[in-house]
Order: sequence, then C-alpha cells, then structure tokens
Amino acid sequence: MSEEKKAVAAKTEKASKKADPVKASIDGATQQMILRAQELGVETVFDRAESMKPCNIGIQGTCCKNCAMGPCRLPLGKSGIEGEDERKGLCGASANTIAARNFIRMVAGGAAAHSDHGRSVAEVFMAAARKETGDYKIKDLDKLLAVAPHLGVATKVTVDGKEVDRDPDEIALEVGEKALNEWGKSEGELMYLQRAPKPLYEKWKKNGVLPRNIDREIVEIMHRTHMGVDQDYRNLIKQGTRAAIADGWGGSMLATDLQDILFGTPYPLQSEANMGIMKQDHVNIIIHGHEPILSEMIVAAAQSTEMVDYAKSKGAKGIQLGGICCTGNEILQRHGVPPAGTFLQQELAIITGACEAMVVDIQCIFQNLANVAKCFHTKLITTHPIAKMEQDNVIHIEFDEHHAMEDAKRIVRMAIDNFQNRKVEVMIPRQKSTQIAGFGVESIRYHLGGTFRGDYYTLNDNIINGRIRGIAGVVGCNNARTTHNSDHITIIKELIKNDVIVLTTGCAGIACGMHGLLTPETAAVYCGAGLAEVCETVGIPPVLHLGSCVDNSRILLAATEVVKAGGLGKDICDLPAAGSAPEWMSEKAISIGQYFVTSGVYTVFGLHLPVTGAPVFQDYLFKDLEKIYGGMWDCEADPIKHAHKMIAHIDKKRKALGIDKARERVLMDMADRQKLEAM
Ligand code: BF8
Repeated sequence: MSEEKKAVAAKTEKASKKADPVKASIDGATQQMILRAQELGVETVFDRAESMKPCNIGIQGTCCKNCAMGPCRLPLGKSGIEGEDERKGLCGASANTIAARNFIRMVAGGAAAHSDHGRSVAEVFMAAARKETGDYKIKDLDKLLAVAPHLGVATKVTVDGKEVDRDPDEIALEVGEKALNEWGKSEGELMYLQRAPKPLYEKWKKNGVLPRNIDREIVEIMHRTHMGVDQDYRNLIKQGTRAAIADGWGGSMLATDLQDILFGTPYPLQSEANMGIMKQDHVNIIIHGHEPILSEMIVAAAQSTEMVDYAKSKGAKGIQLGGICCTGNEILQRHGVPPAGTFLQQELAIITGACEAMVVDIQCIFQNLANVAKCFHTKLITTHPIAKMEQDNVIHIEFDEHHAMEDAKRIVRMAIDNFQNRKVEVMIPRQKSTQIAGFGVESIRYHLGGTFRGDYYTLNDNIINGRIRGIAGVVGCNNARTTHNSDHITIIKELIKNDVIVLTTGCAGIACGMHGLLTPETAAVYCGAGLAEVCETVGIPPVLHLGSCVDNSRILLAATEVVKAGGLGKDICDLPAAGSAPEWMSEKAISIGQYFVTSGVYTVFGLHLPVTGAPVFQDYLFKDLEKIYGGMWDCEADPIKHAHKMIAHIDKKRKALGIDKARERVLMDMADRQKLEAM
C-alpha cells in the first residue's frame, strides 16, 4: 500500500471510531440509543468525541486568535515555568493577558446569549402589554406587582386624595418599558442590582463593577479584548465581572421575571424525565432550545381538541410533547411537559425513529441534528431569525408573536401529517423516571418559610441547627468529553448524603430528573439523617429543580432571601453555600460561574477550565477574587473530591458563623440532636 493510501486508511479508521456506550453515559436509555445509532450507521456526538481530540493549547486558554498575526500559541509545558515566564505572542501579549481575554470573551458570549433571550421576552412582553397580540396575556398579576417596584414602577396611585390600586395594564406597560430600557439606557446603573444584599452591592460599587446597562458591558468586553487594548488580566477580569453581573442580576433575572409574569410563576408539579416519555402510538414533538415564547404556544396548540382530533384522524392516539435543554425546562416547570433528555441526547431523540418533528429555537442546538434528521422522517424546524441551519432538509418557520398561535398550529399540524411517514423500525427506550419540578423563590418560601418569623425561617433554622449542613447550587451542561450525567449524579448524591440541600437548573436538573433524584422519596434513600428529616417533614425532594439556565437568577434571589431571613451572616459570601457546574461546556456556564463567584459564592467547575496555561491568572481567579468578592473559582475533575471541596467550604463558613458546634452534635448521636432541638 502506498504511503498516501495508508494515510487515507488510517484517517478513515480514526474517523470511524465508535463510542463505547457504557463509557459514554450512565443512563441506560442513552446507552441503548448510542448502540442503535451505530447499528443504523448514524454518527452521533459520542462517536465524534472519540475520533476528534480537543486542541491541547486551546484547552489551556493560551491560544490568541484576536488578530491576523496569529494565532499565537503559548502552551505551558508539563513541568511548568522555571524562573520568569517569558512566553509572549507577536505583539508581546503574555499568557495571562491571552487567557484573561479568552475567558472574558466567553463571559461576553454567555452574557449575550442569556441577555438577548431576555430581550426577546421583553419585546413579546411589550407586545402583550400594548395588546398588539391576543395570544399572550399577563398571566401572573401577583408576580407583576412583586416585580414592578424593583423597576421603579408604582403599583398604587392617588385618586381624589385616596391611594388606590393602579390599573394592571398601565403597570405592565411601564414594567415593559423600564425593563427594555435596561439593555441600552444611557446613564445610571442596572435597577435590579439593588435587589442584592446591601454589603454585596457596596462591594460591587467600591470595585467599580456596577453594570451601566446590559449591552454596553458586553460591547466593552469586545473592545477591550481587541488587539492592543486592555493588557492587564486584573483589569480584563474586572470587565468580565461587570458583564457577568449584568447577566445574572440583569438579563437573566429580567428573562425569568418577565417569563413568570407572562406564562405564570412555576410551582411544584409532577412529571417524568428521559426518552421513555416518547410514545410509539402518538405523534411525538420534541421542543428544543431556550426561549419559551413559541413553546408556550406549541403546548397550547398540542393540547387543543382541534389538534388532538386531527392527530387521531391520522391514526395516532394523541400528541406527546417532550423537551430537550432549557426550553424543555421552561415547559416542564410551567406545564409538566416531560423532558425527553439533556443536551447530549438531542440526536438520540430523533434516532428513536418516532420523532415526527423537532422544533428548535436558540442555543445548544447541534448542527448535526440536520444530518441525523435526514436519515429519518423527522421534520427539523428552525423558528428563530438568528438561528438557521445550512442543510437543505431543514424547514424554517419564522415565529412572530403577532401570529404566534397560527405558527404553533402550523408546526403541530406538520408533525401530525408526518406521523404516517415513519421509515425505520421505531425503538423508544423504556427508561423514564418520575420527578417533581417547578421550584422557585416563591415555592421555597412556601415549603421552607415561617409563618410569623423571617420568610425563609424554617430553612435558616435548620441550617443553624445543623440538620441541613449547607446549600449547593449544582447546575449546567453535559459535555461529551466526560461520561454523560455521571459527574452530576455522583456529586449531588455525595452532597445530599452529607446533608447539603441542592438547588439545580439546566441540564443538571434534567439529569437529576432522569436519575430519580427529584422526588421526596429520594430523601430516605440517599440523604444524611438531618436533611432526610427536613425533607420528610415538609415533603420536598432534597434536590430542588429551579428551571432553566436563565433561572439561575432564582438561586441568586433565594440566596438573598436566606441572608434576609437572618442568622447566617449579612451577605451571600457569609452563607454555608457553594456552587458547581460538573459537566459544563458552554460560554453561558462561564458567565454564570463569574456572576456566582462575584456574588460571593465558591464555585467549582468539573473537567477543566481554560486557564491552566496561565498560572498567575488562574491563581487570581482561584484565590485573589475571594479577597475582593468573597467567592472564588475552583476546578476539580474528580466528582467525589469535587463534592468534598464544596463541603469543606460549607464547613469553613459554618465555623465562621459559629454554628459548627451544632453540626458536630448532629453528627454524634440522636440524643445530642434531641438536646439541640430543645435549645
Ligand atoms: O442553558 S445547561 S447544555 S441547555 S447551556 Fe445548554 Fe448547558 Fe444545557 Fe440550557 Ni444551560
């Protein structure tokens, strides 16, 4: 064989490497569908992760491609740097500058994604407030009244010397205007910053990181990271902080609030999770992406008698909706529509052969969906003007809020018409689990609040007495570079075993649902005695699913409520709490990490962080930020060590609060615990 032929053969063999299903995922349904894909000759992300390795320099964060003299690559050797670090790009940029630029560009990408989603919601909100659309209405008046003061909108007016309730339509209009203004106002600072605990707000002010408006902070990152502008990693990360705060306490928080007002604030409800929710004899429609604007309409359309009857006329028993990613979480928390899977299962839902239509909007959508859909009868429908696909089998139905229901019905009808076109033998895995989802600031108050004392009294009281050791936020993506769901589930089980209550969102939340961690019964099986007792008493799961990734803003506000309820310090950084993103992959995760850290939370990421090539910058993130904001980054790939780093931080905070002794007694024996209760 000639050298050339040998090279081609080697390349083909390498390219056709197949994933080992057992190494790829801990979920039986996913394993089964990876095998099914391989049997049918359909390539998935799991196979591609085998045949393509990540770039060894990019992974360290030290590849600069911000100008055409590069890319300049500054790898850090295994033995590190001895003496002065003399690595530099053509312009002289140091490894720290390059890594910091890359890092905050990720923040910009993430903050832009969350915030632009928020802006779309705000625009639909305005259309509803102006009554330009009959399809969207203000659904949650209580939430409107609760949010209005935070945007400086009055809910009362004085008429003839008497104070009376203001017309809700007027309030909605002003809330919409004020909210939209947050993206581009010319002066001042974001209004929601005042919702943070006072000491945190003061910290941001002192350090000059109060965001002025949402868009400006993102634009400024792009400017500062342009060739030859900001060359100090500390100054760069300062702007990253400003943009990240504009995401968490701005764009994301506005998205959550306006969605709640428009579509209803979620309350706990029962549903299921995993691919077993798809039904062979139903028309299956999978909704994937992030914005709930269209999906709300699809849910309503699919439940209408007109569409159900139409499905029956085509030989189906009904219509089964399923979610993937955060649009899935949105329709789960408000309507109980079950998620069919996480980010990494999107291709697999089509490979069942039973997906009549996959409807996608924005973010986390694989372009390979189009290639997979080609092998089946599935209609892949893009719906957003900013997110189209190049492949010609993709149908684009551009959604417009002014005729939302019409668009939704057109999509549902298209799926129904496709029911009889199934090609290959259908294979739907059986796995699915029951879950309770739909928690939020309001429902935590209901379940763990106090009637007469502070709002979050029961929660705080149980943290102080040690039954609950602390609070963890475990959130974020899946990543094909690690075993699907494994780190999420291992870390969360370890935390609840050690009496740490877990708040979850995003794909981590879906993973918890799939693996049965979202039921009150979970407590007796996996929790330490203290947390189990609390969960059993109030009837909640030890892992509370708070929704989509923009709903991480719910975690910020829940933490603020815990501070306000008293007894656990004066700021978020005083709380026995920690954050984690075990299987992160997206830029949004970096923005979330940065706003959690600079809101005072010790935040551990799994896998790796693209900062290892610049040890000085890494130290700044991992150590120095704590001195400024009270929170800091960390990274730990081993899931058990990862959980124990979080627990060690929680214990450090308990000690600082002087409540570590109560916890020690809880650990000793029952009699001590009873004594503690009597205190
Ligand atoms: O915004 S957790 S994989 S779906 S990025 Fe994407 Fe990550 Fe899932 Fe939701 Ni969040």
